[in-house]
Amino acid sequence: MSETSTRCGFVALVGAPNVGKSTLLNRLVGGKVSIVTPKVQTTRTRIRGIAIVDTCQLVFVDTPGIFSPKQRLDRAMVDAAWSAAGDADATVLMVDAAKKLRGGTHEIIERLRKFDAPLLVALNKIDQTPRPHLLSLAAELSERSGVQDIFMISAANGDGVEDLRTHLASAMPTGVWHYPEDQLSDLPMRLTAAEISREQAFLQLHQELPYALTVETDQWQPFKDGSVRVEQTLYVQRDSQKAIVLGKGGRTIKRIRSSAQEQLADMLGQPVHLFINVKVRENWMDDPTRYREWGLRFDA
Ligand SMILES: Nc1nc2c(ncn2[C@@H]2O[C@H](COP(=O)(O)OP(=O)(O)OP(=O)(O)O)[C@@H](O)[C@H]2O)c(=O)[nH]1
Ligand SMILES: [Mg+2]
Repeated sequence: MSETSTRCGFVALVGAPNVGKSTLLNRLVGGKVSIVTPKVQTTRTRIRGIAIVDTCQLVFVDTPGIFSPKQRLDRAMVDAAWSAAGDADATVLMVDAAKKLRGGTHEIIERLRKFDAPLLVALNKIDQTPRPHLLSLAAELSERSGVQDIFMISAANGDGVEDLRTHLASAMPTGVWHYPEDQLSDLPMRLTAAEISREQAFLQLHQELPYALTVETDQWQPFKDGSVRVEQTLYVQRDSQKAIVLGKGGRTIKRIRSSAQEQLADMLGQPVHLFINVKVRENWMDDPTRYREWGLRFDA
């Protein structure tokens, strides 16, 4: 196809933590690319997912939730969200319609407006939202912030998502496709594998623990029999956290490991031997190495 007959562009998905950005990314591309949990601040960096609508290739960029950052990692996460919006050809601000409009939403809209790209608002979780509340939210957004393109969607069941996707495709600039036609994501497999283990850790651990840990893939060794050996380190900040992650007789880490292994094998379509080593590294959040691989700015 010649350059002028195709279109290609980047769409940033931004919003507060837990509004459903990663769920929407997966829905838009039709496969699991970004991890999803019921906990806030699950996504820690930009995760790209790719979809095709007719002659248009859309590169959706899932981002960490925007919140008031306290520590270095929080700052790097929020910075990644804003920079994705700054680079985008269109931005979708997602709002959890099942809740009251969060303080700061209008300020975020104002700041997003300063970028040239068109801004759309997606009111998500309409499957959980009474109609009158949905309409009053839409009215408040259009009256106070002058937002015109408001979509009502459920990322979870797909309602309204196709409409949004088609609308976004029509807003993309002409240009050559950035990725091969069948590609769903550009995250290297070792990072995807680390995310899958982190997702299980988020699901199976509670309170401050999910936020005190990170996972990295150290070794990726394919075997002739078609299986792959994956070695990972799960870093925590304190001995007491390590004890909880391991659990009595190693039960907790065993559960995390076996669910992650199953998911990874499913995703790869090949047998996986997953090993997770739990290490205490008090200052992992202040180590630049932990940021580089994930494309996060250490000094954000
Ligand atoms: N009922 C309902 N739940 C949803 C919908 N979309 C997402 N969720 C749920 O909301 C929770 C958060 O979803 P995520 O996709 O992880 O949200 P996020 O915005 O990526 O969150 P962070 O990465 O933490 O910023 C999960 O439990 C999802 O299953 C929806 O349309 N309806
Ligand atoms: Mg997310």
